[in-house]
Parts: sequence; structure tokens; C-alpha cells
Amino acid sequence: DLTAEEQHFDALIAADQRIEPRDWMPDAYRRTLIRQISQHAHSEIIGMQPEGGWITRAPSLKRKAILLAKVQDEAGHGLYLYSAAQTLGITRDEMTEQLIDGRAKYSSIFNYPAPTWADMGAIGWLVDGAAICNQVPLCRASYGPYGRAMVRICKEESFHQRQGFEILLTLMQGTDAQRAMAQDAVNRWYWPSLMMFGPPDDASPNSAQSMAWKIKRFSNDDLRQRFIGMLVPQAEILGVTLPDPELRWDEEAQRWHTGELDWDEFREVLAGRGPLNAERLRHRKAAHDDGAWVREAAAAYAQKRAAQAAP
Ligand code: FAQ
Repeated sequence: DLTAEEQHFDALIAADQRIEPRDWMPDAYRRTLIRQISQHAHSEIIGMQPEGGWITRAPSLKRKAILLAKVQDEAGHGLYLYSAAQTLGITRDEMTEQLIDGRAKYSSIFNYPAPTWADMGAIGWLVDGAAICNQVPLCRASYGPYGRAMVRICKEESFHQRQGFEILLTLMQGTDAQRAMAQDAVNRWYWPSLMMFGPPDDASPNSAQSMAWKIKRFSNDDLRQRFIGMLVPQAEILGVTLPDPELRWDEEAQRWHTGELDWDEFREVLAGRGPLNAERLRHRKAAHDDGAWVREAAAAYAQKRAAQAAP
């Protein structure tokens, strides 16, 4: 028999109402949200690195200002998401520790290198594009603080995606070497961006429960399909080729037929053995260590202010 609290929770979910921090919720719902929201926050923070490395090398002042703003937005997204996770009873310090100890997951995509300026275009177009496809439905996630954070994040991501598209469009209208650089970046980011949606549905242990709780609204494969459908006409406008010779619309199945994704590569990256996993974590840990004096100074200042305010 369900308790009154359980019944109330189930009724809220069934009625598409929001669960708020002070509402009763099942432990497993809380744990799932902490897992997903903290992973999402870590992804935004680690996700600053591939583009952060290009801020000093952007090809013009205008490009530099845009890239700087985008990377700052990612820091902001990380902070909203850490705040949303904190409403569930985990501290920012605990989450930071889990990340720099290598215990926490973050998106596989950020373990790949960004060797050329065209990678800034491909990241914006493909990585932010995948992020939007995945996150627009999360604006309706049943947990209030997560869904509300997502609304603003999605608006900013859509600007990010356009700026990536525009970088690629400019390169594709340039010299042969620039076009080749754009195509090469698309070749390298295309398959990893498809993996951002997670394992195939039949190998996704969390999906069924997360969909029942209305945290996730669509399955991993359905969102991956939606993303491909968004990319195909955009690739045509850009004049780039999506690097999948098998890609075609299957009229009968009403789905995109694609080549096989390399799920061994995905598993390797998740296990910490992707091209840049170690470097990303090393860099994050060094930034945390280098920032210790700022945290100490801020805490000392807050203490002093509190002491002054006390009667
Ligand atoms: N990478 O059972 P499922 C961005 C893990 S966008 C790493 O299907 P679930 C913006 C999964 O955690 C990127 N791990 O799991 C930006 C689970 O492991 P666990 C971040 C992955 O949660 C753009 C296991 O595999 N976006 O940052 C991945 O139901 C440009 C089994 O998987 C989000 O986090 C992966 N790709 O579905 C920033 C969106 N896929 O925890 C900078 C919110 C799966 O049991 C520059 N998250 N795993 O040990 C989600 O929508 C979901 O968590 C999924 C996974 C769809 C990612």
C-alpha cells in the first residue's frame, strides 16, 4: 500500500505538476536527479575547456568577444545547475570533489580535442545542437528547479548553435583550405555528437524510470533521430557532408537509417580512456587548486561581514 506522501507524489507526476524542493519525493527520484543534474553541471564546466583554449587564438577581435561570451555562458549554466542540484541536499563541495576525484561522469563529448579554429564551428553547430535537442524537452522535467534552469540555458544554447553554424558557413565560403578544415572538423565531431544522447534505448538502464517520472520525455534514440533530422538540411545549406555513407531517410520505418555507432569507443570514453579524459581532469583540478586563495578570501570576507553585522 502506498503512503499518503507517495500517493500525493504520484498524483503530482500524473497531473504533469512540478515537484518542488520542499515536497516529499522518493529517495530514488532524488538520487536520479542529483546524478543527472550534477553530471549536466560538470559537463558545462568541463565543456569550457575545448573552446577556452581558443580564446587567445580566435582569428579576430569580434570572434574573440563572441567566443569569450559563449564560454562565460557555459560557466553560468554550470552554476545554475549546481544550484538546482543543491536544492536536493548535496553540496557544491561534494559535487566538486566527485568531479576532480574522477568519480563523477560528465558528457563524453568533451574528451575530444579541438585542434583547429573550425572546431569552434563544429562544436557550436553539432555539440550545442545536440545539447538543445536533448534539453528542450528537459524544460518540462518534473523537478521544478531543473526545468526552470533549462529554459534560460536553452535560449543561450540556441545562440551558441547559430554562432557555430555561422563560423562554419564563413569557412565554407572561403578558400579550399578553409573548406577542408571545416569538413574535417565536422568529420571528427559528428559521431561523438550522436553519442551525447547516451546508449541505445535497449542498453539505457535509467530511461524507463526517468520517463515514468517525467524527468526524461523522449528516449535516447528518439532524440538522436530528431537531431539527425535537424542536421541534414543544415548540412546542405553549409555545403558540408555528414560523414555517414549509410545515412538516408527510411520511408517505410519513418526513421533515419544510419551507419553503426562505435559503442566500444563510447564505453572507452565513459571508462575514462578517451583521447583527453586525463587532461580535462588534470586541468580542472589545477584550476580548483589555483582558486583556493579566492575561496579562502571570500570565506574570510563573509565571516568578517557577519561579525560586523552581529549586534
Ligand atoms: N556521456 O541510462 P542512460 C552541454 C551515462 S551538453 C557520459 O541512458 P540517462 C552543453 C549515464 O550517465 C552535455 N555519460 O542514462 C555544452 C549513465 O551512467 P550512470 C550535457 C553518459 O541519465 C555545449 C549511463 O551512461 N548534457 O554540456 C552519456 O537516463 C557546448 C547509462 O545511460 C546533459 O547532461 C554521455 N554522452 O541518460 C557545454 C543533459 N550518455 O549515471 C559546452 C542531461 C549516457 O548511471 C560546450 N542529461 N551516459 O553512471 C541527460 O539528458 C541524460 O543524463 C543522458 C543519459 C541522455 C545524457
